[in-house]
Amino acid sequence: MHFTKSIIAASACISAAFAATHQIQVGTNGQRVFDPPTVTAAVGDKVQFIWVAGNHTVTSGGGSTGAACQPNGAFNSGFLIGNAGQTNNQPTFTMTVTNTKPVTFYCAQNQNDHCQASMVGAINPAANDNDANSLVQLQRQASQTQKSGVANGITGGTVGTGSVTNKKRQLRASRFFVV
Ligand SMILES: *[C@@H]1O[C@H](CO)[C@@H](O)[C@H](O)[C@H]1NC(C)=O
Ligand SMILES: [Cu+2]
Repeated sequence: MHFTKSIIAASACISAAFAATHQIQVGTNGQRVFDPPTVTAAVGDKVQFIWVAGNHTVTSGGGSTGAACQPNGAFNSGFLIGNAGQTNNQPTFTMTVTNTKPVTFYCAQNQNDHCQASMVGAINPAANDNDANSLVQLQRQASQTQKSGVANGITGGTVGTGSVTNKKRQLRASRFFVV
């Protein structure tokens, strides 16, 4: 009994040690973008959205055809504002990945049609470009949407502040050595 328990405890520690945080910038260079728009994440990893410029949301959307810019209730950051040119103390919305199914999201800012301008993304997107949960199809649906749905409240994650890592390539490469 004890033996089994300590194995479980040890493996829980190991998976915690391997858990990664994936940072996605919101509004890079003042544009209507998530950068990068997709990340591949494992169960237990965190995804941290960080606002770098402009007034945006990260809202879970999609789940059915044509719904890329409509809330599906899984999570919502509410409207947060990034301060252009600042790398520290920027608003963040952080969530934990609980399964490896596609998790699709969009920006609900209707001033200047953010979702319609392809401000959509996915954690673990479908690889097949014909799948509704692929980035290609999300972008296609988004471009055909008249008006985005706005969700109320902060749900499914935590709002805080953080620093822009801005070193996505280097971080990705160094993970091979660190992990
Ligand atoms: C951010 O955008 C929302 C939705 O368009 C708007 O209601 C809100 O006033 C904006 N906030 C600021 C500070 O401009
Ligand atoms: Cu936006």
